[in-house]
Amino acid sequence: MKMVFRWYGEGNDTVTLKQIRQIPGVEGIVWMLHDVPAGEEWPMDKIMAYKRLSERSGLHLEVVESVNVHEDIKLGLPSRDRYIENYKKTIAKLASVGVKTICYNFMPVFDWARTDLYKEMEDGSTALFFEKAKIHDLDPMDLVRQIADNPDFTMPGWEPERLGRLSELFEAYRGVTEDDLRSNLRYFLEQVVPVAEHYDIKMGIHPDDPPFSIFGLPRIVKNRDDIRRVLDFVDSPSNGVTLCSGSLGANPDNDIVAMVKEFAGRIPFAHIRNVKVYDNGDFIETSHRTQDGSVDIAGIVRAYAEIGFTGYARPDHGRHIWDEKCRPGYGLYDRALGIMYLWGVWDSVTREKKATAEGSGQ
Ligand code: DNO
Repeated sequence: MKMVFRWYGEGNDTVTLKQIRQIPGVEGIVWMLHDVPAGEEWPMDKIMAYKRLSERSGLHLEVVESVNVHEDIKLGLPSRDRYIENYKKTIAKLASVGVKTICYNFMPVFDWARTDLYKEMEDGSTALFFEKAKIHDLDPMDLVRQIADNPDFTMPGWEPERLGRLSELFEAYRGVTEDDLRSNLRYFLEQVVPVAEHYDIKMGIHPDDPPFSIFGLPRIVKNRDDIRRVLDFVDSPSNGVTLCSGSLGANPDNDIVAMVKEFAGRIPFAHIRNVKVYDNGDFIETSHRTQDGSVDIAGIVRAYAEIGFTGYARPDHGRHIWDEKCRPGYGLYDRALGIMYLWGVWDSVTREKKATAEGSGQ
């Protein structure tokens, strides 16, 4: 397991590269060009600027999250081919600076969604929260205002150019079924995966967050069967999944330990975080510790250790603790604590494994 840490770039993150470097076992940053609109080819000079930063900080840049997919690709419009060509060129450029894994998602209109960014917990910390009933009464535009109009931080996945076209996009998705969206994903993967394979890059689709439809939009990466289908579209190690325990974990029916085992060779990137799911379907992002939420994080890390996972992993959204002022979900403290928990489980299982192998003379 290669531990990495999401970083939003110079002047765009409260966490510094120096701080990241000091978290035990972290070897690289997870990055993207936040100012390049989805669908555009990433400019080489901006990519090189990250390369220089990475060299200076001693943190590699092997993981990109995300190269976003233009809505026309998801909608299957004729203009998609142009955007797919740009995507391929971006893959080639990223390979040239040493990128090995690209995370992306195929969620229509919105990336992740929450109804509250700073929900207060019993211990006085705050965290991202999703209130199921609230979303039914909410106008999508209000959700956008709540999340994207954050005066202090830009929000990942809530790019202004996409959201500026909100009503137009909702109109365009009217009548688009899950099957339509699936066939548009297949078309995209059939073109992009061979290029990724050629450059030895692994693509990892991020599950839908939350893993159910919101505002009537189709969602196609919600559970094990969905992931199976996506992986079957193109049978290649470059067509993988970013297995996000927090996104999938918001549906208690998802058995993530079983998914780690089943999709073992097709998980280039693991997002590991916990959520507490309530009986009414609401959920809140908790500390990474198993007992604090509904997801068996210790069991998941154990499963990764048992399969001898060699991919990248990052702690995911943390709570906001110790009065830290940070981008919602992306502070330093709780994610760093999360990493130590992940290492704790990982180290104990790998030591056990080693002792057993030595004991049995393997
Ligand atoms: C939010 C993230 C997502 C994720 C994308 C991957 O914090 O988990 O924005 O990066 O869905 O494409």
